Amino acid sequence: MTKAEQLQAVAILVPVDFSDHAVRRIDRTFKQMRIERADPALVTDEMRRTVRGIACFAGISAAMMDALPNLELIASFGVGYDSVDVGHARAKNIMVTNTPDVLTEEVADTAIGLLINTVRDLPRAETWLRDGSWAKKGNYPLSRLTLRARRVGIFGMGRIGQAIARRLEAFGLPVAYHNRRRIDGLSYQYHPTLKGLAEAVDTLISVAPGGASTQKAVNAEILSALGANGVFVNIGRGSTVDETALAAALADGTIAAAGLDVFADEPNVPKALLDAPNACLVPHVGSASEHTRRAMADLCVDNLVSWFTERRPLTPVPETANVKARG
Ligand code: NAP
Ligand code: 8YV
Repeated sequence: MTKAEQLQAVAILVPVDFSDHAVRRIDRTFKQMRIERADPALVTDEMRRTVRGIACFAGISAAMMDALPNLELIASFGVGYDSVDVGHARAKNIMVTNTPDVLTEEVADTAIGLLINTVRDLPRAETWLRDGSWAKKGNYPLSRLTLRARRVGIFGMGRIGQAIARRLEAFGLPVAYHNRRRIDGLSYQYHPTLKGLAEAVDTLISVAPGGASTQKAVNAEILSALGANGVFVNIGRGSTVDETALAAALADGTIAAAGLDVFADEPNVPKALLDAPNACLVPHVGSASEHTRRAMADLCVDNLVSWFTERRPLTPVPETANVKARG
């Protein structure tokens, strides 16, 4: 049997909500099985017997893994994998892969766009033009905020954080950061605590992963430390922010403005944030161009192909990097 024929026999489970490009490639290469959503209650006997891989946007629970005893690989679409129970995967010898690097520059571009829209109020200025206010009422009011003279702190100075920092250097803005560990050879000022970073800057960009260690890390204390001229941008995960505290800080002037791409309970956005005139809100579009989503889809499927031909992943998440292929 050729390698291609062998792959045709490998059953890959794909939830309905998935990348069209990845679905077409998986269909050509593997035995694709579709499921309404990654819910163990929907797993059929045939899936239970045959499925060896899952390709998915997000959200694979321990129960879903347990429902598929022959599961070897979860190919997650996206670099963040906080909604996959990687501890359970490792314990069950299941490999998890993600899609780092191919989206880094796109997400950094989006972060900068969101920052400028937030500070210079461009979405409302466009509405002013489109609704005829420019012709009827005159010039759009001057923006209260500016990027000039800002000091920027990055919470989560990883691949995307560093791509954002490189862009900010070109804007002439000083950059500092907070990670759990200082990065050797990186010249930006390091702060061992998030509070220390927030006190030192007036613009905080969060690009930290979700998960227990960052849960509601950006809280009332951090927002207060950022201060009344403060701008908060979140392009990482909504779970890293106490949204109630953020809405209160926007309403009472604890900070000046926020730009948010991610939310704790997507696609539901708290009314208090929707109502905040000093918040610029976009629906998790950080990587959402056709170009970048196609590259992510290719890497997701390439991981499946590599695992089931070479028996090794291309981009394993660190938690399962030591998982070995069975047989
Ligand atoms: P990465 O290279 O792994 O960077 C993550 C950084 O966060 C690391 O430098 C890490 O440093 C730091 N970090 C992790 N846990 C931390 C903690 N508890 N406290 C402080 N710092 C912590 O990942 P990336 O490729 O840059 O992606 C970052 C995140 O962006 C993803 O996980 C995802 O959630 C988000 N994202 C969002 C979009 C979007 O569309 N909005 C798109 C892509 C990615 P230490 O380990 O030293 O702490
Ligand atoms: C995607 C993301 O929107 O990569 C991530 O972590 O948040 C985004 O690129 C998401 O993965 C698609 O489900």
